[in-house]
Amino acid sequence: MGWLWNKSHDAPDQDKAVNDTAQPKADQAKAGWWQRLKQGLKRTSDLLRTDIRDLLARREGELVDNLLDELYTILLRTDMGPQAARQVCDRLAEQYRGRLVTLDQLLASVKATFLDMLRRESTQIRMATAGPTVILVVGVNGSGKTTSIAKLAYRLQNQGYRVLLGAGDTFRAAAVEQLTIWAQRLGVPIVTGPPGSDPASVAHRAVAQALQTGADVCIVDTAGRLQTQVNLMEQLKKIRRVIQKQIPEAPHEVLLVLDATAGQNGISQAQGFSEAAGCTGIILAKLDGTAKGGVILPIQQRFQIPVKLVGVGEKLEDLIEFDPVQFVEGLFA
Ligand SMILES: Nc1nc2c(ncn2[C@@H]2O[C@H](COP(=O)(O)OP(=O)(O)OP(=O)(O)O)[C@@H](O)[C@H]2O)c(=O)[nH]1
Ligand SMILES: [Mg+2]
Repeated sequence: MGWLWNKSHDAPDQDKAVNDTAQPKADQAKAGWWQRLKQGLKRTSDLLRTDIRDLLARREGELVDNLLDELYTILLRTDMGPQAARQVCDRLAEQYRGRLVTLDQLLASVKATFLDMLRRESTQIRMATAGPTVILVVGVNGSGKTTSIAKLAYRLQNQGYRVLLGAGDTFRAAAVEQLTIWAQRLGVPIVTGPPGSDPASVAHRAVAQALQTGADVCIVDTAGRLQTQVNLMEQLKKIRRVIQKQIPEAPHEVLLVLDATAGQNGISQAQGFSEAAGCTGIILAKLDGTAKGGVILPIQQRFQIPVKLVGVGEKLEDLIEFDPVQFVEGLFA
C-alpha cells in the first residue's frame, strides 16, 4: 500500500481572486481551492462572524464572563454540539476571566480551540501499490454518494489516474442513468447492470474490467440504505467479499458519504452504519448548503475514521480534501 495522493495546496495566505494569467498554475489552483472552501463554508462563516461581531458590539464594555452564555448559543447554531461549544467557552473564560476581550482576541481563541479539537490524520486516499485501487462508496439515501463519486473521479483523473466507475446502485434505474451521464461527461468507462440485478455482480464485473484494462482506480457506487435495513447491510458485505476475492487487499477504501445538512441526528445514525460497513473514511457532502459547518467537530469526535474530503457544491471541482487548519480559517473567512 502507498499514500500516493499528494496534497496539492499550501496555506491560503491570500484571499484575492486570481486573474493574472501569467501566475503559475499551482498558485491559481491553490487560490481556486481556497475560494471554493470559503464559498462552501460561507453560510457558517456568515453566521459565526456576524453573530459574534454583533454580540461584542451590543455588549461593548462588558467582561468576557458576561458574554459566554450568548456565545455558547451562537456556537450551537453551527451544529458543533454542546461539548465543543463548552470547550470554546471554557478556554475563553480561562484566558480572559474578569477582562474585556476584542473581536480579534475572541476569534483567535475560538479558532485555537477548534484546532485543538480537530484530529490531524491523513486525508489521503489509500492507493494500491500495484494494480487497481478499489473504492466503495456507501451511505444513507440522498447523502451525495453518486455526485461525490463523479467529483472524486474528476479529482483522480486530474492527478493522472485512469478511473473506471461501477454502477452498483441497481435499485433505481435512474441511479444507473445518473452515473452514466457523469461517466460520459468525464470520459471514463462505466460498468452497469440491469435494474434490480445483484449489485455484487456489478462490482465484480467492474473490478474485473479494471484488472483487464489496467485502470488505476475503480469506484463503485451503491444504493442508499439505513443501518437498520439488515438485508441491505448484508448486501454491502457481499459486495465487499466479492471485491476482496478478486483483489485480497481491496476495497482499499470504503468511503461513507454524510450529508452536512442532515445535522447531528444524521450523524448519530451514520455512526452505526460506519461501523457495520467497515468504513475507512468520510466524505462530508453539501457543506455549502448549510450554516452548520460546525458539525465537523462532533463528526471527528464520534467517528473513529477521518474525514477525507468535503463537498462544497454540485460542480465537479467542488470536492476538496479536508485540512483542519484551512477548514478553521474557512469557518471565519
Ligand atoms: N449543494 C450541494 N449539493 C450536493 C453536494 N453533493 C451532492 N449534492 C446534491 O445532493 C443531491 C443528492 O445527491 P446524490 O449524489 O444523487 O446522492 P446519493 O447519495 O447518490 O443519493 P441516492 O443514490 O438516492 O441514495 C443531488 O441533487 C446532488 O446534486 C454538495 O456538496 N453540495
Ligand atoms: Mg446515488
